[in-house]
Amino acid sequence: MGLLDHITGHQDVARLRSDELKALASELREEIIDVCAETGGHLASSLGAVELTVALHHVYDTARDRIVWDVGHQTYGHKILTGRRDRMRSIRRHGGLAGFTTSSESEHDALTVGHASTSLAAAFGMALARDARQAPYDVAAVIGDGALTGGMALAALNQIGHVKPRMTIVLNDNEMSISENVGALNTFMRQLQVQPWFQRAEQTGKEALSDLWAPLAEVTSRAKTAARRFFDPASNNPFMAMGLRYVGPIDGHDVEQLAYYLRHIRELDGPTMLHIITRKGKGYEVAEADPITWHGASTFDRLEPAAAGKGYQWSDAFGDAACALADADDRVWVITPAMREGSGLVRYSREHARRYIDVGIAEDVAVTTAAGLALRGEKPILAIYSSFLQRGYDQVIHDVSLERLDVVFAIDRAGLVGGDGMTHQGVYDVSYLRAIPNLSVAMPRDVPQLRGMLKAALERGGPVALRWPRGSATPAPDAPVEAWDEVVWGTWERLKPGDQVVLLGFGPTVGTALSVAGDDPRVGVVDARFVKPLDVAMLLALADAGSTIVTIEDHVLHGGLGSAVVEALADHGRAARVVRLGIPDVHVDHGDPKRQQEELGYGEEAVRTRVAALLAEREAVVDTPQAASV
Ligand code: HTL
Ligand code: MG
Repeated sequence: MGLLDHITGHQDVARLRSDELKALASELREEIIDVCAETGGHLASSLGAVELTVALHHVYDTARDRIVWDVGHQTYGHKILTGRRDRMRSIRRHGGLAGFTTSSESEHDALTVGHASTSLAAAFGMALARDARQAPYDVAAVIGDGALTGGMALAALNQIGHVKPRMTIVLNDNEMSISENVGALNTFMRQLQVQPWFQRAEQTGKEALSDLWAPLAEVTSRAKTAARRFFDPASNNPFMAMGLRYVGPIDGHDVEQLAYYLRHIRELDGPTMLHIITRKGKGYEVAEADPITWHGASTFDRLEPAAAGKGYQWSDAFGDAACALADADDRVWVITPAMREGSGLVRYSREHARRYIDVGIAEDVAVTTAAGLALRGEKPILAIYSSFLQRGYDQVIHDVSLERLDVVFAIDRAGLVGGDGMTHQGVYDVSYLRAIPNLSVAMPRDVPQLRGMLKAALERGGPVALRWPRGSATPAPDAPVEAWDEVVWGTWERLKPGDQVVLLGFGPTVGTALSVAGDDPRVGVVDARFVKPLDVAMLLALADAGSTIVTIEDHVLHGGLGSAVVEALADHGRAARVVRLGIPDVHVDHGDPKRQQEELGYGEEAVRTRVAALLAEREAVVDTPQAASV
């Protein structure tokens, strides 16, 4: 191809003329579509940021300057321009590039990220560090309109506008989070786009900016601001009110204009927000038409693109059950922090629009909103990904558990998540939730049990955390809602007899346990579906029968099911042989979860090998009396 082949670093982008910048942008766009067709990934966001990416690399030297991308999912173009072009087809796969910016991957990635709303605080800190050392580099943050709904981002603005370090904030506004963006700020940003003054500012770009930045304009600008405020309600601009200089909105697909503004804003003292309007999926018809589906794409055929069908997911099973429960009880609500599609709530949001709320990317707000509803007698279900509930941890303790409120946490993406990798792994929630008084923690092994647990949780009251994995439901039911299991709270289920080695599964690992046990009479299987409260009676019975107990969990070993089992046995004075299988003390990268589970020692083959060894160990102990006394 053309220009892209000759880009080796910042200097090559810096010297391009404006027609070449445009050409580079279209090459980059084509390359991103090609890559995503082969690998899947965050297509729509990366396409929307193509011109911005080119303009940023034209102006900034990312080996020296710090560009902090929020979430980092829109950075395919950035990766291609910073020496990773030849590895793009490995993105999100085992051993390949990460789907987000990752500082260990490249010096051009200022921050390891994946969760939203961190860019402003991180960039603020970097700007403080730079100024403390009088270092010669620039700091810019790029944040989406969705990420700006997060409390962290807003609280960081509050600091930035107060301390006023020199930095650029690019607000990349495409009117979309994963689904439609929500909130009052979003409404305000829509008003900005239609205000005549701002439209004029866009047309007369250079003139408008010279008004805004020049120190000379301090006085005139103050007068103008006052006049504008008088004629134009939208110029009560909250960003300006928070102490930022505000420029925009401008067309975020006009690379020349972007480069112009970025170059000039870089010279200004204090913090400046450049508000750009972009289109999610820009330049690829299907993605522009349906940016929700193409936010995170599976692999597709470029010429005949069709979104891959996913089959019936655990999230769908939850969404259908939530619909049925809300039909039956008008106190049931569902809250989502910006994850309507991912949490299986599209149908629910339509059928129960009045008892559905998307609070934006604000997990902390989601938890405490649930607390407020519960305090007034409603029955909120908070649908949340395991990894994102980390953002609401204090609220679970402080706002829900202290009051023993009737809040159900419906935790999705529990376990290894695949391509999203280490920022999104849902492998800590059992540990961090098990520590909290009053809270039950359970995991269904199949769809009827999910329904039964959800129903029992609402009937029983009190805070409950139910969790299920990413992916296809087991088994995929024929009808949306049929069987609902009766679940006796805090009980495990013995699924297969056998008392030499007993495998304790939790959610999907029950399936692993059953297939490893096969019909071997020596190997028993228990569905340890409640990790809190534990079924202590059954556990002690296993210990007293002299069984070797093997816990299998798609979760970190520290504080998980295995820990709970060992603690309970110790507390009850039992010295059973316990083997804990799960994730050791490491962050698990992106990759195929099945393969990772084998490598980490709790995939089906790994467990089979381990169980064979344990059976052999027991036989050896029985055969040699000496060994038995060890
Ligand atoms: N909650 C938190 C704390 N972090 C993340 N990343 C999510 C939820 C999930 N999430 C994304 S991307 C995204 C969400 C909600 C939308 C971001 O919207 P924004 O950018 O306007 O900032 P855009 O997609 O380009 O429009 C991922 O997990 C990748
Ligand atoms: Mg957006």
